[in-house]
Amino acid sequence: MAKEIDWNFYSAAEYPSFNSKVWTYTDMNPNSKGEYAAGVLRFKAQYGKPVLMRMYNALPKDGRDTQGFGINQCSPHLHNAHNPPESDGGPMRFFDSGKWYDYWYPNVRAGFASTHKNGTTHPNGLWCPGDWQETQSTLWFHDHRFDFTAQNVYKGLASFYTLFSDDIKLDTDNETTGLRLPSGEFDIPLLFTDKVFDQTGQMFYDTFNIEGIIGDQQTVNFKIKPFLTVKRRKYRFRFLDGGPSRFIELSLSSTNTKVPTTMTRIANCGNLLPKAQIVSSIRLGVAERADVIIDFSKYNPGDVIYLENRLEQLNGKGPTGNILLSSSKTQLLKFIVSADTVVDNSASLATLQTQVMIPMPTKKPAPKKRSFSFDTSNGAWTVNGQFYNPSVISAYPIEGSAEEWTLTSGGGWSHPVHIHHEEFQIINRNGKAPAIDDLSRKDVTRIGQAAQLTSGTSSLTFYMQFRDWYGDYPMHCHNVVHEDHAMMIRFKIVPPTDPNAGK
Ligand SMILES: [Cu+2]
Repeated sequence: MAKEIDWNFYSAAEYPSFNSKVWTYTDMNPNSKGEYAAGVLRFKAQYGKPVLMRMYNALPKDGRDTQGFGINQCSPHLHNAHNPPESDGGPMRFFDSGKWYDYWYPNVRAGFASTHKNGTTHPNGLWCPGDWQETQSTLWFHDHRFDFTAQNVYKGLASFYTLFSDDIKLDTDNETTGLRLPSGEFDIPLLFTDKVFDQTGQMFYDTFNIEGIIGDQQTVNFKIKPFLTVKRRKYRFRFLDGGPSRFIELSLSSTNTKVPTTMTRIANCGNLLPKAQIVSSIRLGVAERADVIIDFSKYNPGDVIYLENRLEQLNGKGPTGNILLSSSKTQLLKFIVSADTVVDNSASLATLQTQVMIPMPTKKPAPKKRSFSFDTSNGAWTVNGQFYNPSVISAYPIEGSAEEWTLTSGGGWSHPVHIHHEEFQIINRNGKAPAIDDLSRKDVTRIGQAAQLTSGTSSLTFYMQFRDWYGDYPMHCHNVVHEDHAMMIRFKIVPPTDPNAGK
């Protein structure tokens, strides 16, 4: 359910009374201490096992009872899922406090009812419905109530949904099977979000700022500068930039200078890469994810490693592209290496770098081409010169077809653009072939100022299919402040017989 609770972002030992009202997704029942968990609720779902999620809206009944921001209506969107539109959690499908809505998550791979009706067989001989190369891993869900997405997500309505592919023995939640990725307690999602606090510890949100909210604190799983005691073995972390407006660049620093501070990147936007890659930092726009493996076995007991964000961003416009010096200000999360010895059955880093995880799906002809310009007008945000209008459908792709879309951006702004329902494959960025950030199927991509390194992206072209369901889905900027003011369009997937087909 979506519920208001009191939450302390600080260490309760240091600041026992610094509670803020947050809105969070939580179980219907509290834990044995009578407490509701905040922020890090995690669904573990599996391909082949559908989920029915009943979301009860337990937000305050009185719409004025919001501490000045947020609206007590919600539309939980399962970000990057391949779902029917009525279960997508779209901007117009919100419901009131005191009501509930049932969401049907079939947990199926794209193509199951269209391009791959007979299913596909993984090279290991295991069969699954749909295209196995569309298998996903790290999804999340967050509120999507139109005009109020930024306020409601900032208030806390964001959580994880991790999808396991044990049906074809890929990402199995068991490190002795499939790809043997670190599992169980060694598989940890991390949500990075910005917050501003007033002097009493209440979260503050400036509703007059429509460029984007940059916090004075960057939180990790709803805590300010938390620590995690780690065992000397490999861990999987699932990084998620939860915004509302900050781009981040994550890297490690350590008190033990003899160990290289690299990470093994295994997934972009929740999709396993063709092959794992060693990286020294990872840039993410709002809503982008990266799964990494960090090996703590090379450290000594007592070593401290910091996860840092060193990307400079001064306002909602986007990052400057400057990389800051490592300091206490850039530290987000502290790992403390314990003396515990523990079994590690997960695959070696060398194996992960050589074995193929998920190759890119084959592209079919995409004769239909469209262009979308992400721009600014009268101090707010437009797509092709228009503000979001809930009664307008901007494109009618035909079900089962493929199209090529080009996104353009100018004016020195950055936009993390997200498309619901299907993932795209980036063909070129400023006319150049994709680099590591673009090497997987994607559902969010950064365009504009400092999209990659210090360089901007004025033009990005990708390939995308529209499969399996008819209905409407949005494309929008995921700087959720831009989204609300009003950088969003909707497209509608239609049968070839529809009078608007292909328009
Ligand atoms: Cu934007």
